[in-house]
Amino acid sequence: MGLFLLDYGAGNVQSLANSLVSLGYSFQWIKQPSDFAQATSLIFPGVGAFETAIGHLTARGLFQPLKEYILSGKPYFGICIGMQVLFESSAEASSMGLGIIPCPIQKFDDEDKSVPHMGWNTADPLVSTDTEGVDASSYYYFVHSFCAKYEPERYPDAMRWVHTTTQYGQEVFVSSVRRGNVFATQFHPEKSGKAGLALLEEWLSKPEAAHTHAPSAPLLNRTPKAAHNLTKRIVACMDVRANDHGDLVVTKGDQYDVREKTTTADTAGAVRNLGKPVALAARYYQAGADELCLLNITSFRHSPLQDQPMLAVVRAAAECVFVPLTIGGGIKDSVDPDGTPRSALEVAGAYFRAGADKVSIGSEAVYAVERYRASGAFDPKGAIESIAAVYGKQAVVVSIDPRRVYIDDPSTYDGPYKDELVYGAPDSVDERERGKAWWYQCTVSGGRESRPLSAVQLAQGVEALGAGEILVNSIDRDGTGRGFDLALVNLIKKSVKIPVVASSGAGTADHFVDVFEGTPVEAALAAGIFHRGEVGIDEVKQKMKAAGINARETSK
Ligand code: 1PR
Repeated sequence: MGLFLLDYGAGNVQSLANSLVSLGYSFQWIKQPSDFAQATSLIFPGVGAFETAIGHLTARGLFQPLKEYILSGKPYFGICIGMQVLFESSAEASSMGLGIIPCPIQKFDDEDKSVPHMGWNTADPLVSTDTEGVDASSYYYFVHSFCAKYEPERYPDAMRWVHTTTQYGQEVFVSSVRRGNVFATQFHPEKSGKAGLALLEEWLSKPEAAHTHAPSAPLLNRTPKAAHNLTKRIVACMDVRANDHGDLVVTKGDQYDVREKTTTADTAGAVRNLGKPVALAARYYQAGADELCLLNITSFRHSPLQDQPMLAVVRAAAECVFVPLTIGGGIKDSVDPDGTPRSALEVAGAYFRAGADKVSIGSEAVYAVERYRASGAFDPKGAIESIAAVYGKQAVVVSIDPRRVYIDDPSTYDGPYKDELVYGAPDSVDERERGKAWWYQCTVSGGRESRPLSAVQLAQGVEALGAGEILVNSIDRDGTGRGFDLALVNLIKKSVKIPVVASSGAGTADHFVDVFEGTPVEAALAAGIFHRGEVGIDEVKQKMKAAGINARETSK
């Protein structure tokens, strides 16, 4: 008897498990249909794709027992897909939902905004009393392409379930529901920092009999405001590799060269060591980073899943970090030392089970787009396609490592990247830019090899294959402190609909203001300035707020 978690076997449920442990709660897993009888309260932390979730529940005989559990009146807390399954159906899938809330889940309109809706947004309760721990002034982490739109006139019965609404672009959707024993959120409390943990604690600490939520919500008019509250995200990135003694360290390169350039005999040529990955991750979470990214930067050499030290790093980091965690490096088909082949999907699955929320694919994405452009065919076993199908596209980030290729005389250039050329300002302080043009060439293996593919072609290709977000690095700017490459970020941003993270070159807090004012990018990532303590995350957010850019409070 007690608290149970439902793991349908294809989502990252480890994040929620870690949150409960950090709050001091113990729990058991629902493994088979008969376990529902033991549960006195249940959390369903569904992450991933609706179709996969329903498919797994059905295949394991859990679909009907879940419905019976919810209808029995015992406390239920659904998260993300765990909320969406309560509805009738989803535009994402042909399978039907539990049908408890009588309206469909629909797709966001991507005409005026990026989809998925990814990041920190507010949740506004319809009634100000008994808010179930939802703080209207806090931000919560959302990541989804589908939602229940708030339509009180069209679906009055369903909208009586609504507890909070949220605005994305000009659409208002249901961000949490409650009725009787049911409470469910579209956002992820387990990834929403202190505000999310407080909400979880509120639900967990209630005695069973107190889980009788308001019977029916008022049908209010929620006309969209001029702008939504989604914040711009600040991502702290840790490039991880083994140093010359075999220890995993956070390192940082200049234009991807991570070795010390000092002439002192004992340090010259050594891999720069800026700290331990888990300790730095914990520090950045406490400092208010909106997301963390761990990149295994030497995975192209050798990265068997068996005995993969990054798994332990992710596991330990996920135990103390309650904001989204992306892991990159080596997400591709591989072979273990004993000869066992491992698909990219298996590798990603191991990282999700360790506590990662997203995986980032680098080199393999370049090869996949090359194959896709040559054949025009999707490969269901491809890394992007297969991971997106099981875990949802929002869990698949593609990290691109482009390098500028300068054209001395743009007026005579008639090459394949003509339409993507960026022209240098005649008065540019950078003499390589003056009077020149350039395009952005994709590289693999940490910039070691250039490929016949442009960054725009890669971005459009991975979007078509099912990636949910693009991380745009720049080999030219990496570690230089000269600011983000705004031309590159704008070029990628206008080529795709999915969210984009700008990376490489941050040297001051003002550079973040520059990238958010100069491009419509959703997030900005930095490494060196945070590792060396030159600029704090708090300072970045203060600058953003002073410039009128929406940022999440670092204290919440
Ligand atoms: O190809 O799928 O195994 O993934 C490898 C991953 O490792 C890719 O995401 C690739 O970008 C990354 N990577 C490979 N080599 C390096 C290197 O530095 N030698 N790091 C590397 C890439 C870029 C950012 C960096 C920003 C911000 N580093 O991660 O953190 O440029 O830095 P800054 O703020 O200090 O300027 P695969």
